[in-house]
Amino acid sequence: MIRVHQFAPAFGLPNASPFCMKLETWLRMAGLAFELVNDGNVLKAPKGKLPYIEDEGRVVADSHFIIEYLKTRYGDPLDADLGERDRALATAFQRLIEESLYWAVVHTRWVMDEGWQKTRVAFFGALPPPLRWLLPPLARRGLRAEMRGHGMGRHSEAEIFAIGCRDVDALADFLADKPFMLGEQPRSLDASAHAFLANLLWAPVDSPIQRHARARPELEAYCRRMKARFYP
Ligand SMILES: N[C@@H](CCC(=O)N[C@@H](CS)C(=O)NCC(=O)O)C(=O)O
Repeated sequence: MIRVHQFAPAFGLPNASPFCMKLETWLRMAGLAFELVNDGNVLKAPKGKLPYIEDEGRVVADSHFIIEYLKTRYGDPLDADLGERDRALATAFQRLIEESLYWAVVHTRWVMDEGWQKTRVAFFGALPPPLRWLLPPLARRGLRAEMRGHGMGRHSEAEIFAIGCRDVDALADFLADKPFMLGEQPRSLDASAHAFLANLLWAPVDSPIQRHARARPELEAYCRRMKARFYP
């Protein structure tokens, strides 16, 4: 059985970590059996981040490499017949979602004071004292440093909002009236798009990026469609 190490569910979502929710969504889409281990222990994670999996004695970290491993090990029912153009589009949109939009949303959760109040409770509220008080400021400082390292954290707040809203528009315009990102069939890209968009639309963290996404009804309809099909 595939064991998925991830954070515990929060914000009323399968996971408040979009990378963890992406992997769970992909496993459901691929029809593989798995067991969730909601230990939230980044110290045991090979790359210091979640998710990672254990499968028959093998440990694999990072949602992208996990999915590549699982495709090789158990087959690729979602993307095997994708043409080169769609593969290129999937790669480009995945990077937009995970390397750009993600960091703009991290700003709304971990840097903006209003979002941080919600994030602190969702991620650390269940810890026993004194960890509940000691860990949050350390984690927040770590996230700020990561944001600067990535580059997003060097922009003004207005610039970060502009980047996030542009990413949202690109996703909504590309999805348009298609049922799934690449057409009639759900593909691996949809695991990523659904997890990150649901985290943006449905987490209780108000921001100009969230309001912008909520003004695009095709995104809400898309997330509801994915939820109904893969989280019945
Ligand atoms: N590229 C990684 C990113 C995973 C990631 O950023 N996970 C975050 C949660 S959304 C994490 O574990 N953060 C903990 C930390 O940075 O200490 C993947 O695709 O799995």
